[in-house]
Amino acid sequence: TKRLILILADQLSWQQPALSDSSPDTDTLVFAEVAQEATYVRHNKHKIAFLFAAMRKFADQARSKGYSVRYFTIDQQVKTLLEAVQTTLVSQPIFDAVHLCEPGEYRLKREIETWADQLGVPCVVHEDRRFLCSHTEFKAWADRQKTFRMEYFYRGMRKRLNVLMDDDQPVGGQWNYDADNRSGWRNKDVIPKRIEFPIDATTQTVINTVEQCFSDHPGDLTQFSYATDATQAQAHLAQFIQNFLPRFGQYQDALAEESTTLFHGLIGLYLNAGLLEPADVCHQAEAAYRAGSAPLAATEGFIRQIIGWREYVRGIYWYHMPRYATLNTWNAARPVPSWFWSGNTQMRCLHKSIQQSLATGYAHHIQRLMVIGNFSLLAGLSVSEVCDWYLAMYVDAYEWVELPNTLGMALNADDGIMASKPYAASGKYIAKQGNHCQQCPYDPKLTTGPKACPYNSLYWRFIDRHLDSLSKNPRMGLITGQWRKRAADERESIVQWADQLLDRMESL
Ligand code: FAD
Ligand code: DLZ
Ligand code: SF4
Repeated sequence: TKRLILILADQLSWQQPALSDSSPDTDTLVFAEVAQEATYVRHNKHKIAFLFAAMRKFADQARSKGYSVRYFTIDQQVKTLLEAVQTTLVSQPIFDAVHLCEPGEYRLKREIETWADQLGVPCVVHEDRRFLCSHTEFKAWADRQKTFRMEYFYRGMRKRLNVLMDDDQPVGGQWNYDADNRSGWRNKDVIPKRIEFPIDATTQTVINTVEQCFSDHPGDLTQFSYATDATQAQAHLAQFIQNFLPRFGQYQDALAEESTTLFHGLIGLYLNAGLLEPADVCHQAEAAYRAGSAPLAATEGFIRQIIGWREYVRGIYWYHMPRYATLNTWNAARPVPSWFWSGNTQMRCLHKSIQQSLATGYAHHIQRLMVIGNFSLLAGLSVSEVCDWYLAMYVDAYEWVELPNTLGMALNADDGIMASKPYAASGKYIAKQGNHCQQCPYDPKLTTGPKACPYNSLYWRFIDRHLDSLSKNPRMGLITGQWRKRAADERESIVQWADQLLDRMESL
C-alpha cells in the first residue's frame, strides 16, 4: 500500500511512529508550513524559525534517504494542514491512506478526527511513542490515585524504566535529592559559554522569510543560535552534560542578572520537536554520574525533570482535557498588562525575564514559575490570556506541556490537580534566589509605600482575598494564621496599597 505520511513540525524524529516502519519505496512524506499553525497565537519568531529550519533540514534528510517529499513552504500560501494533505492527494491520486503521529494539542487532535470524512481515504493516527509513559499507562496510574502527586508518578517511572536504580533500590538510597540542590545566585561561579551554531543557508533563508511573514511577532532573530538538526542538538547536549550538568541542581532555582540560562539544559525545544529523545538524554546523564563526572543530586534532579515532570504534565493534560482548559480556581480575569509584550516595567526581575523571553524565546523554569507566573497569580491576571502568552512566547511551547505548567502549576487554577498549594511567594523569595533586587528601584524588604516591592503587598492581598479557601489547606495554615494575627488596620492598609498598584499596573 502507498501511504501519505504527514509530519507535523514537532515530530521530526525517525523514531516517531508514523515513520518508524515507513519505506521510501512506497511512502511519501508531507511537511507543511501553514498560517493556521503559525498564527493561532503570536508565536515568538525564534519558535517559528527553529521549527521551519528544522523541518526543512529533516525533509532534506528524508530526500537523501530516498523518500519522495512534498514540502509546502509558508510563502506557497497553503493555509491549513488539511489543505496541504488534500492538495497532495488531488495532485497524486495514488495513496491508500494518510498516516500521522498524534498531535500534541487537543485542538488539532479534534480537528484531525474529522479528516477521514473530508479526504475520502482512511486517516490513521498513531500513538506518539516518543513519550515514555503511554496514555494507557498514565490512565492506569491516575485512576488509582486520590491526588495526582508527581513524586509518586516519578518513582514508578524510575522503577519501570530502570533509570538511576541499583536493582530495585534508588541509587544512593533516596528517590529525591533536592535538599542538596537549589542555592541562590551570588555571582561566584563562572558560567561556561554555550556552543553556538553557525547559521547555515537553510536557516538563513528561513530567518529572512520569518522576518517578512511574521514581522509583528515577538523575537529578535539577530540573536538566533539554536540547533536546527539532530546532530547539532546532540553536540549541544554533550556540552551540557560535560560542562553544565554538574551544577544543574545547585543553580536550578537561581535567578541571575548575568545570565539568561545559568546551568539549565536548554533542551526542551529539541525534546519537544523530536531532535532529542528523552530516554537517550537520561541515559547520557546517568552515564555521566556513573563515570563520576556529575554528582548524584544534580543528575537525579535533571532526570526527574524529564521522566518525572515532563511525562507527568503530558499525562495530566490528556487525562483532563478538554475540561482542564476551562478551569479558573481563583476567578482570575484581569487583562495582562501591555509590558508583557515589551518588557517595559521597572520591576527588575520581571523586566529581565520578560525581555529575554521576548528576545530569545527562552526563560528558565524559575523565571517562568516564580517571576512571571507568580506575578500573574498574585495580580489575578486572566488565566486564558496568560496561557496564550506562554504558548506564544517560548520555543518549547506546545499546549500539552504549556497548559498544565501555566494553568496548573503557576496559576494554581486547576482546582488542585497538580499542586497541593499555590506557588505564591513574596519578593523575599526572589531576593533570596538571586541578585535582581540590587538593580531594582523597589525594595524587597518593604511592603507598602512607593519603594515597596509590588510582590509583597500583592502576595498578602492574594492571601487575604482567598483567606477562607486557603485556610482549609493544611499546607497554607502557617501563612493564613500569620495574616489573621496581624492588626486589622495593618491588613487593610496592605490590601489597599495592593489594590492601587493593580489600578496602575501599566506603570509599575
Ligand atoms: P531544564 O531546566 O534544563 O530541564 C530539563 C528538561 O526537563 C526540560 O527541557 C524539559 O523537557 C523537562 N522539564 C523540566 N521541568 C518541566 C516541567 N515542569 N514540565 C515539563 N517538562 C519539564 N516546558 C516546555 O517544554 N514547554 C512549555 O511550554 C513550558 N511552559 C512552562 C510554563 C510555565 C508557567 C512553567 C512554570 C514551566 C513551563 N515549562 C515548559 C517547564 C520548564 O520551565 C521548561 O521545560 C524548561 O524551562 C525548559 O528549559 P530547559 O530545557 O533549559 O530545562
Ligand atoms: C507551533 C507550530 C508552528 C509555529 N508552525 C507549524 C507549521 O507550520 N506546521 C506544522 O505542522 N506545525 C506547526 N507548529 C506545531 C503545531 O502548531 C502543533 O503545536 C503541533 O504539531 C502539535 O503537536
Ligand atoms: Fe523583583 Fe521586587 Fe526584587 Fe524588584 S524588589 S527585583 S520587583 S522581587
